[in-house]
Amino acid sequence: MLIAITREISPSINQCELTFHEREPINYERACEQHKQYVNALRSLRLQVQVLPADPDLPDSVFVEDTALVLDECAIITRPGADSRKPETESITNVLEQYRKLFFVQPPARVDGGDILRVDKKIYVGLSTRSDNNAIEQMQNYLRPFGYEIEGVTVTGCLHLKSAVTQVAEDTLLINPEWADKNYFDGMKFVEIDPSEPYAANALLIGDTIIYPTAFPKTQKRLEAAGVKIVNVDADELAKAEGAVTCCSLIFKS
Ligand code: CIR
Repeated sequence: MLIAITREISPSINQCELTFHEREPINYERACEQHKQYVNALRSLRLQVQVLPADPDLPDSVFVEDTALVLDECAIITRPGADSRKPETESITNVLEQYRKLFFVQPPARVDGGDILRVDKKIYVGLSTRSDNNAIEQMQNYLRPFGYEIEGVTVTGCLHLKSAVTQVAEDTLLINPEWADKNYFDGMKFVEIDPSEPYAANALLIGDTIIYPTAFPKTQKRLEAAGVKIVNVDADELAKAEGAVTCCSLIFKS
C-alpha cells in the first residue's frame, strides 16, 4: 500500500517564493480545483491520500515534497533553502514520525526535496540556489548504512533538479538537457522534452504510470511513443508559483 501526504493550498499562495518566474496573480479557487484533481489522480492510482490542512502563514506549504525525503528504511527532514519555507518541516515531521525513523538536516546546510531524485539506491541531489554540498554530506552520512549512494548534480536555469529531470519508467528519465547534463545518469535511457516546452520535465511516477500536466502536449507525444502510461492533470495555476506535479506530495510505502 502506498501513502501520499499532501497539503491544501495556503490562502496566502500569492506571497509564494519566486526565483525564475515573474509574479502573476494565482487564482486561488482555480488552484484548489486543480489540486483536488491531483489528489483524485493519486486516488485513482490506489494511493491512500492524507490531506493536511492549509496554513495561512506558510504560502508555499502545498509543496510538501520540499520538506522531506522518505525512503523504505527511514526519512530525512530537509532544511528548505528559502527562509520563508523552513517552518514547513514542523507539521511534516509530526506526520512522518508515525511512519519512519527520522533524520534531520542540520544548519547551516540547506536542501529542498525538489532537488532530490532517487533512482533505486542512487540519490541525485541538485546543486541549485536551494541546496548545497553540506546537505549532501549529511545525507550521505545518514544513508550510507542503508546502501544509498549520493551524488551532487549541477543544475542551471531552473529552480530544482526535478524541474530538469524526473523518472518516468524503471530505466528511463524525462529530461531537459539544457538544465541538467545527461552524463550524470549512467545506464539510464532518456526521453527529452520538446524544446518548445522547457518546463515539461517534471512527471510523477507511480508504479508504471505518470501523473503529468496537460500543458505539455508535444512532450506527452514523446512519452507516449516511449510507452509511458499517463494520467493527465491541469496544473497551470500552481505552475505560476513554480510548482509542478512531484512537489505536491510525499509518496511512500506504508
Ligand atoms: C518555491 O519557490 O519554493 C515555491 N514557490 C515552489 C516550490 C516548488 N517545489 C518543487 O518543485 N519541489
